[in-house]
Amino acid sequence: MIILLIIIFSINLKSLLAHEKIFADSHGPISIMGDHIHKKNEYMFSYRLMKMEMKNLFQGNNKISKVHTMSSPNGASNSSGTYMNAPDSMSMDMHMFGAMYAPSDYITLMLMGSYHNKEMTIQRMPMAGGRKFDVNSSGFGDMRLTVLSRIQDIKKWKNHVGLGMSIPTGDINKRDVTPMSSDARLGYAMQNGTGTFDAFFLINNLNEFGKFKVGEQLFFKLPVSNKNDYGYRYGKDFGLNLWVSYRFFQYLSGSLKINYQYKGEMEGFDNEMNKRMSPAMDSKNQGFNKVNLGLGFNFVNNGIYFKNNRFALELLIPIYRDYKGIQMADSFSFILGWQY
Ligand SMILES: [Cu+2]
Repeated sequence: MIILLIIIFSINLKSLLAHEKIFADSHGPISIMGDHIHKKNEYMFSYRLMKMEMKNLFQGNNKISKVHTMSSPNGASNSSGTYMNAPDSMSMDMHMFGAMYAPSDYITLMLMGSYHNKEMTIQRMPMAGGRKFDVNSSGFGDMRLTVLSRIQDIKKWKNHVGLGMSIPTGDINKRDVTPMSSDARLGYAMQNGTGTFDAFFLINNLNEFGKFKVGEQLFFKLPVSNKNDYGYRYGKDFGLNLWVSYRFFQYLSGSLKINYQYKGEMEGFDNEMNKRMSPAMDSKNQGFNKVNLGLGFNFVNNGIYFKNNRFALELLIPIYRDYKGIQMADSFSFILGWQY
């Protein structure tokens, strides 16, 4: 970590020689990946911390109680058996590392990796004592390689497309101690990757109107390999982001974003996860439609020290959600970002 900081500082010193002015709003809201491209030989490093808290259980678009959850039919026993546990809460820290490099004005390469820290609190059914217990997992997630290709790049109107692949470097065999077992495979949400190669496509557009910018990004991802080693694959992802940003000063801009997210149903299931145990281990509880509102700030430093360093913050608030089956819902999340 210290070595990394020293490297960053020494790169900073070199950049003192450059004197091109940089605008805060030349990057989109921090939650959006691949929102910009670079000019030939430019490179960028980024770090993002995403914190997510999940508290409530949802069925469709209704909030339901843990008691209701534990009296709901599980996916294993033809609508007769119910769940033994219900998730109480979950928190997730995701550290995301990114690097971008443009070998030409037309092509920008982007590599992203992540490290996850997750904790889930689970409540047992009253017959089993009704006590709560925690499970934890941590580790690296899937790596993403993206090739962004410029279509148009004029001051008032920029757009590009991206094509990428998610590589299954994330572990899908995260285990922990539970009251039922000393070494149980944890539920889907506690795993760190998809276990499949997933291809994705994005298209990004940006228009400038004075101090306002209006951006749109469409994202589509689907697994291209067969079911993973444990017998399942996640559904397709579709995302649409619309945002408006306003530049208060050269170095500070604010943004308002609406994000629609769709996730398809899961195919197959992990045989080692007992569907009777918890909704989090039942493959029928996968897939959703969500709309989030994002409030963000971008800051860029043009001063002598930390020149070209960007800091950004975005708060994501759910405004509509419709879950398939019973799932835990995010109450809020925020993303802190640093880019150089
Ligand atoms: Cu970049």
